[in-house]
Amino acid sequence: MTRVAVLAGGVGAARFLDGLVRVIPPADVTAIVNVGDDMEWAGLHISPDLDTVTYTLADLVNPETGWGLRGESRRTLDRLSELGGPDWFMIGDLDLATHLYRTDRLSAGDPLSEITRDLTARLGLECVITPVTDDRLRTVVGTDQGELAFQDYFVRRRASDPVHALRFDGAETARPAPIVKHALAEADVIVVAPSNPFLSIDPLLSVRGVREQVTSNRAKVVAVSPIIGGQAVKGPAADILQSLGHDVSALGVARLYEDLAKVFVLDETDAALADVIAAETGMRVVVMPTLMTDVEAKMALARGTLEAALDVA
Ligand code: FO1
Repeated sequence: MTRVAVLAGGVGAARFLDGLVRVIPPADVTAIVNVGDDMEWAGLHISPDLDTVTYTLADLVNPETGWGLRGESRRTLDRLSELGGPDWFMIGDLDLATHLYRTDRLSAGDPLSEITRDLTARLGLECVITPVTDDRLRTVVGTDQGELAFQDYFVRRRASDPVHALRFDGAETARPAPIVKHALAEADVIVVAPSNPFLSIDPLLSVRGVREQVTSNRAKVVAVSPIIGGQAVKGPAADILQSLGHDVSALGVARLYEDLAKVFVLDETDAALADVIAAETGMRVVVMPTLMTDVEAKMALARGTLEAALDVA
């Protein structure tokens, strides 16, 4: 048995997890999910990364976008818009049920990790999905327009503002959710999923004790590059590498991860970077196809990533 803990952000991480649960028993997988993207919308608590992971693993996700539900309607949103309510964040009619359920239980005092556990069970998922913390954590993006809340930056302004700084409001006091420490300690392999290093992985690591627990277990940590050929597969990771002054490449990402991971998974497109990454970071670099175009590709990446990690461990 190989127990795997995955540090997961949004769409890329969800796709990686979808492959992973098909190559090892889902019950051996624990997804530790970012909540820095969470927001209050029309009085409801939205947890985008938790929903993207859960919907993807339950095969309910909209495959085009990687978030929200497949076949979704938007009658409520359209009516809300007619009333002058918030309409820049696309909440579908059935997705709304998730937010109503979550908000109702949070208002009753239930921790987000318990709500997530129950939603996961209700969807028949055997893998474990937990928020990294049950406490408040919000990514704040420093731009030329000043500080923006994450979804304002990411959705309302379409990630068009150059990012000059990031901070994670609440990180000083946010404690890991109940099973996070145990999952990281018991894991045979910890995977840093192909997520945005700044917007998904850093907020996760900012929760008290999490970065330390990962770095002190570096020998069992493998990171998958979210950058292929100098481009992000999805989202603004390349732009942020640029605006924060990093090398806009898998090498730039490897430098961010050298203290965290012993193994770095690099796409074949970037094979020429393998030696310089290994020389500079001391990581063991393994080259394989990392673009998750279909189920087989997701499974192959998951399998290759575990093999790469276990070879070293
Ligand atoms: N992303 C968008 O680009 N536009 C949206 O309108 C949008 C709505 C949305 C609703 C629910 C949800 O769970 C996610 C949603 N996302 C939307 C994606 C979300 O902003 C990002 O996926 C994460 O915050 C970053 O990974």
